Amino acid sequence: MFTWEYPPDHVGGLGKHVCQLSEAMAAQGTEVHVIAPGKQDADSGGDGRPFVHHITPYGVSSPDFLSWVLQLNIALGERAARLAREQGDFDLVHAHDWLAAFAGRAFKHAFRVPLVATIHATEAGRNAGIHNRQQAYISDVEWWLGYEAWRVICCSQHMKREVMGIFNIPDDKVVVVPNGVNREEFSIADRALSKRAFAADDQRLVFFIGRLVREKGVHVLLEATRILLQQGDNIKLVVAGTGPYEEELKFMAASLGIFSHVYFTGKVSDKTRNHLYRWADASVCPSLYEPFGIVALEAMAAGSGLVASDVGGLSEVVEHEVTGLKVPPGDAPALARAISRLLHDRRLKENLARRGQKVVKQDYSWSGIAKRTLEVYDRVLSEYRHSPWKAQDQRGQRRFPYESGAYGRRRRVPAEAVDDRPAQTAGPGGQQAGDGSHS
Ligand code: NHF
Repeated sequence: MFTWEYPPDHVGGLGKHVCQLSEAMAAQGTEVHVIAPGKQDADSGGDGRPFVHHITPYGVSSPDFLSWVLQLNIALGERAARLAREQGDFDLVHAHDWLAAFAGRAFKHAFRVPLVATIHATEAGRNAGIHNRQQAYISDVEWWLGYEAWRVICCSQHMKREVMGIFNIPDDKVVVVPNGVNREEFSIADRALSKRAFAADDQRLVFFIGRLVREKGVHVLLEATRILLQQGDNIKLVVAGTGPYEEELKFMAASLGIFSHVYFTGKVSDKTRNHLYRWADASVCPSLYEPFGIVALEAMAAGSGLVASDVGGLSEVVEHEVTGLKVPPGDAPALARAISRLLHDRRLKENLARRGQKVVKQDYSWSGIAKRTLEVYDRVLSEYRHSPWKAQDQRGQRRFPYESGAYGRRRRVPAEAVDDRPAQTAGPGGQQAGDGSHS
């Protein structure tokens, strides 16, 4: 697996996803190697654990983010090539998002193994459209990753529709496998921590955790906080996390006159996060765009009363009035009303929390999700084994002994017929060819 982030150096849900998915797959007996940027140089793994190979993207300064991503991909590919040389053949390569597309595509063609891609989010979705050349470039790379992949995995039906709509990927090429949550992680506590470090005794606590980017909708939550304070609720909003939007949010809190009621904690430890979920009278996911929303699962796993935007994957994860309260995205008065219900109706909060915990246990265990992902791999590998694309290596020689006919009649494909050209001709919106099964 190629990823641009992996704990502890992760910014968002993608890093968490790769970590927990690879751990659950390895625990089920699959040999998983993850290549990711990171500081530790020791490679770990084996005995039911994934091998995590941390690399340092080249020490050459990069003029901008896009150049950094390209450098990262070359470094990821370099490590993977070494691994393939040292460890032998890999069956399949899996790339997460456009940030690992180049390494994934290079590995696929260099070693002639099928590529599976997970598209966690799209540039057009994140920015509510494509507005400049950088966004257009990223969107092109996303299209290209979808084109090159044998199967595309998305974490929600919403994302499946988005990916099919934007990139013109056929329905049978996209599989939905949701994210999961490790419930046990949410029971770890630290007795030394006290709610007083975050809010006064007479204050109710409203909690947000996530990346501070506009699409997470924290500005809407600030507006809702002002409404709640105006109507007399003595609340403290705790905003945990960091991100490029942080300064603007602080400025906005000051402009709204609510700064003393908002605590921007920065990054918090897992133990602190768990306590905050428990102390919170309401945990809020006010996103404007959310492909899945792992934080909603976390809030449920922690037994918190959840208020979430009725958007993207959150609409599928949260059942209104059953496991949480849903509100229209961007609607501060509606958000304030929903939070207020949790502040004033303890019974409602407890019921939502109890049912939420039950649902995450039933439907969102990582072991179940790893199993579903491995089923995708199995299907891809079985199609690949029967495909002309695999039948020959780059020199036109048969690569696998059983190609000689032991597994039934196979059409011999001359080397010239195997299309190795880079998939640049069609461009975004063009026909999705992929490889064997979708050409
Ligand atoms: O949970 C992991 C994460 C999602 O909604 C999240 C997102 C990026 O924006 O799949 O990927």
